[in-house]
Amino acid sequence: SVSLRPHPLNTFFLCLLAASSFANAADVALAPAAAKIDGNALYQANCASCHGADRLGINGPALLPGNLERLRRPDAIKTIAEGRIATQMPGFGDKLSSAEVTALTELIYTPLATTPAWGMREMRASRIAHQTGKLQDKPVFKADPLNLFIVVELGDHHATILDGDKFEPITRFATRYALHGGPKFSPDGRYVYFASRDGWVAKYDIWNLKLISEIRVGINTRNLAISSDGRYAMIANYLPHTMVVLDTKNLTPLKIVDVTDDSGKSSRVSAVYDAAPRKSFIAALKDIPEVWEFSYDAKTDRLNSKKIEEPSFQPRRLRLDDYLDDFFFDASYQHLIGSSRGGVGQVIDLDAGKKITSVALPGMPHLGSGITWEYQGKPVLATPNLKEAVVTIVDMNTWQTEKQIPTLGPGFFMRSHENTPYAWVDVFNGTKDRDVIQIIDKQKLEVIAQLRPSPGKVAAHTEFTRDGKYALVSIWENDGELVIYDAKTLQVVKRLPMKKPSGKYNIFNKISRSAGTSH
Ligand code: DHE
Repeated sequence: SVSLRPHPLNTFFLCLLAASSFANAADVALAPAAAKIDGNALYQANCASCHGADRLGINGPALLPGNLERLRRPDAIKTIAEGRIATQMPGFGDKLSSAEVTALTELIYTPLATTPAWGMREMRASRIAHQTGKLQDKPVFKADPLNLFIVVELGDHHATILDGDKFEPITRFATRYALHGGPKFSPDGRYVYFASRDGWVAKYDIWNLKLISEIRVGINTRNLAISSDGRYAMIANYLPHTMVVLDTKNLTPLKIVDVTDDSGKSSRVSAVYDAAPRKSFIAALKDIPEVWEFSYDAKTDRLNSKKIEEPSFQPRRLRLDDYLDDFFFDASYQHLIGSSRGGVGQVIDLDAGKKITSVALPGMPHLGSGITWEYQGKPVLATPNLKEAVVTIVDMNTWQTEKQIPTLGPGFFMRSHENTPYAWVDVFNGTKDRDVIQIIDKQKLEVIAQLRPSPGKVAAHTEFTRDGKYALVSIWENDGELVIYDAKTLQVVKRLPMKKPSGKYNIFNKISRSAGTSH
């Protein structure tokens, strides 16, 4: 999904040390004594060994305002005082006074005096090769290697590989702190790549159940994309204002792209995606009204089928009239549908390099969670809305709104599959009914059923099995679960305990680019 701006309604976001909602800089009055305490000295004595003397993170996460965006100060104070269950974070409440805890909190929400460098040198120094020898070229397990799910468990920073036929875990392993966004796969489904909020990229061999290598490519990272030929990873950063190209073979950095406009103004990168039909990566920028395209199509001598020139990763810059906050591509990747800050959608023809029309997109549509299907012989785009209780259906031939389907509340994730008549949407951003999943009939364009997988507990993020017969829903609790439904009868067939399973990703649906899921 692509949600490029915080949505304050959501009070369920996970974060650094405790589950919480967005940070609000003004929401804690500092104890007067805190002002006299040397927060930096306290930090160096108590925190630096895990979080780094420079606050950029070591074993513990980075403690910088940008990385802490989703953690409210009261939760930070609580975590410093009490520690955090299931992590190495101890409580300091018996060692530090409450004024000292407050001073530390104040410090970690203060920006660094200078933007820290994270260039080739830092990246190369961070790289860890966990496996160097040759591993076998077939799975070490019997399950269908394409009908596996990778389940990201944010509760204790682990991932589970789940057999998608038997719904039995094959393995479970520790990940970096706070993975975010969809993990991405190599074209054959053998390798999965994860990105963490703190800039760590990891390559994991699913067939051998082994972590291969890791590298830190930024300090505050948005997401990563893998080229459709499997050779390159491209990463979008918030800090520093860069994009990074990695060779996927061993995660070595190939290029750092500085993201600046003609006047030298730099920008955070909202997100980057692989546009397989175009053999390019496409990135939208947060602070500059531009979309950048990077071709990864190496020039080849077709007669000798030899590569004659590596891609340069020079951006093709599409200058727009407005910023893009959230966006979606059509199946051909010729069109990008973006929502601008004023709530008007724009359709950009990536070939022509310009906007071709506007779309009415009231509220805050979550285009990144959009999915498509055929409705009355034409392709439609369906998107939940982060602010309004509605799912918007847009005709992708005319770019007119086909229908606004009323829902119980604003949703976050929407999913379907080619083999099911239904689309599933949650009420994740609602103020009530957050335990409900609503089922939309893709031809009637109306809600036909409501499920409460675990009454009273937030339900979110559906993903289908390879054949579309079963749907897996997350219960967003530290002691949460995956609830597996028969997608036809809408009956629960199994429950699997999981630690806040934020998302689950079916390898086949991802690598075959199923229209019902994110890519
Ligand atoms: Fe996400 C995907 C942006 C907050 C859980 N989210 C994405 C992607 C982007 C994005 C750009 C697509 C990446 C990809 O797959 O390559 N997310 C944003 C935001 O801008 C926002 C609103 C604020 C922020 O803090 O960055 C945001 N996201 C959250 C959360 O708070 C969630 C609920 C919990 C968390 O992990 O922090 C969250 N985002 C997710 C998940 C996906 C995701 C589970 C993958 C969805 C998928 O199925 O592909």
